[in-house]
Amino acid sequence: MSLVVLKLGGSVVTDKDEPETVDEAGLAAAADAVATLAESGRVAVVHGGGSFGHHHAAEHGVSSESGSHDALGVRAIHDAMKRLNDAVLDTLADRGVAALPVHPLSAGAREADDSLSLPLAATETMLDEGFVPVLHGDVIAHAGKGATIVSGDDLVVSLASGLGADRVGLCSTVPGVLDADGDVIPEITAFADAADALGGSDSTDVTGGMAAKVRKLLALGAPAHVFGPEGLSAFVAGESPGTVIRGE
Ligand code: IP8
Repeated sequence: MSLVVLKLGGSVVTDKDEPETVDEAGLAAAADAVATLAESGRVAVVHGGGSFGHHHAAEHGVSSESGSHDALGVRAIHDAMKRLNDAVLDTLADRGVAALPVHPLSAGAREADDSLSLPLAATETMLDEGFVPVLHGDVIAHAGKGATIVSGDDLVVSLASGLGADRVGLCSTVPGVLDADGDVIPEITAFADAADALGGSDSTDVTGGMAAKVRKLLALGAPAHVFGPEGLSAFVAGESPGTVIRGE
C-alpha cells in the first residue's frame, strides 16, 4: 500500500512567538489533512519543534552541530517535544486517527559521520498494522558529541528513503521554494533550477536551510512537495501545491 510522509513545520502547529503554545487552528487543519490521508493509505507524520523545542535547545546550547552530555538539559528539550507530540497525537485521536508516538531519542542515533539511524522496522510495523506513526524533531545521541538536535526535515528524508515513501509533503509557513522575485518555483528537477534563488554555491548549504533541504529532497527518489498551510488540502487530494522537487 502506498506511503505518504507528511512533515508539519513547527511554525504551522505552534505559535512561534509564545513559549510552548500550540496553534490550535493550524494543528486542527493539519490533523484534518492527516485524517483524510489515513483513510486511503499509509501515512507517517513528522512534526517540528516550533515554540516547544527551540528555546529549550538554545537555553542548553544544543544545536544540530553542538552537542551536550548534560542529561538534564537533554531531557528538558526532549520533554518539551514530548508535550508537543502529545498535543499532536491527541488532536489526531479526536479525529479517529490511530496515531502513535515515535520518539527519535529513544531508538535513534547519529553516527560520527552524521548519518542518522531511526527505528525504521518498528515504524514500518506500526504502518502495516494500520497505525499512524508520529515522529518529531528531537535531541538524539550523537557519536562523539553527546546529544545533538535532529530536525524534522532530517527525519523526513531518512524515513522517506528508508521506508520507500511514494510521496512526501513538507508543510511550513512558506508557500514553496521561492525564486529571486519571491514567486513560487513550481518544479525543481535539478539544483540548478533553484540555484539563483538559493544562492547557487555549495557554501550556502552550511547555513541556507532551503538550499540544504532542496539538495536532500532531490536525492529522495520520491516527489517532495513544499507548500504552505493553504496547500494542505490540495496535497491531500494528490495535487501539486507549492513546489514539487523530483530528482531525475
Ligand atoms: O523544528 C527541531 O526540529 P525542527 C526540534 O524540525 C528541536 O527543526 C528539539 C529543537
